[in-house]
Amino acid sequence: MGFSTDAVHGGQQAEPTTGAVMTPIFQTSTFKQDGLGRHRGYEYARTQNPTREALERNIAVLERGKHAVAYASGLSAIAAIMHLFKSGDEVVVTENVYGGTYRLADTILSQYGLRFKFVDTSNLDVVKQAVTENTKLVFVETPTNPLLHLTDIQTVASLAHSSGALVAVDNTFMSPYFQNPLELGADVVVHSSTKFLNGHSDMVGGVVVVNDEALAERFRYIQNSVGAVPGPFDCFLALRGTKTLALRMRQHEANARHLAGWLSKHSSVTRLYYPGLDTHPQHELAKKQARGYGGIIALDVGPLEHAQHVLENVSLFTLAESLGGVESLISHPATMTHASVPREDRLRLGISDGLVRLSVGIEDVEDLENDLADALSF
Ligand code: P1T
Repeated sequence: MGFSTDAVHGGQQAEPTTGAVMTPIFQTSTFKQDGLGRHRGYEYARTQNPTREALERNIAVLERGKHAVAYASGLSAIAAIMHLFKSGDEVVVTENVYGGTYRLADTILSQYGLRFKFVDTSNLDVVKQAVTENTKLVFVETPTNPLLHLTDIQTVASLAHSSGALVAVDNTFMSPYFQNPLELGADVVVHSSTKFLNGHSDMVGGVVVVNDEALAERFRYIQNSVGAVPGPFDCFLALRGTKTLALRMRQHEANARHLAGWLSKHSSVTRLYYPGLDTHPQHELAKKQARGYGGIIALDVGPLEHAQHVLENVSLFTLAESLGGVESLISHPATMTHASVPREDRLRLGISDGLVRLSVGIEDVEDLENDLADALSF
């Protein structure tokens, strides 16, 4: 089936008791058992919930995977991946990951003996050097948040596999509409479903997708044992969101391409990051491993005062954390999403005080352009 058909129908069936076409919100914490040790597949809502399962089946189909396991947030999904490993194990991570992923590794998981190496995974020689026989996982975010650096998933997967390490890819920025890392050799795909999958900025969630049965079992075990599960209403909202993923992603991207082209000629912009521009250093890789370039743009406008001017003079773009909703958002990575990354690391990576991130929504693009034109005049 095509992607749009799968988005609507993938893993979905009418609810067996009433025939409800849309899976209802099973707002219950527990389920009646018919006798001792006899139940209908549902015991307790941390362990199983039909609304959550409908969402998981749908996302598994969209990611071209066999199993999806949903969590309470993107970060708890990433934490579940890290829970596969034990003290002393080594994890190689893309250095320019989402700030919360960095914080989780640096301040929480490292306390339990997991060893993290943050490296530039877009440079294959660097990956080759970083991966050792102690490496159990290569965790890649591509494109990265917020600088939109790309990593060659296929090549990193074969490199990691030759050392016996797993590969996980944070696919939040592309969504399964544009990129399917499992088909490129990754073992685990992770999403913050808060973002494009849900698409309406009205819930927080996360999900991992895998093909391997044993890995799926382990993720379900972690889901139940750690207990970072999404509530049924949030699962319902995310499932309603995925049905329009194709429509939304096309519009996000059309708007972002237009704005990136226009910004590339704007005199207030000193650097522009968007994989769809042929000036992006990895534009060819973007074309090779994805079917599009997405809806996120980063631009550098020089000194902090310029960034502040832009952030405070937009009216249609809303100054807020997060991305991937139908509405356009604008943010300041250095003080918002990446505030937990030490300043010197931020500056080395390119997350300067003048860097501004746009999550381009699905509004009329002329209105978005006019809004930015006003805010960029200084
Ligand atoms: O917020 P949460 O659902 O826990 O997802 C964390 C996360 C994971 N991976 C990526 C690539 C992300 O961008 C995020 C969350 N990011 C933001 C909140 C943000 O504004 O960038």
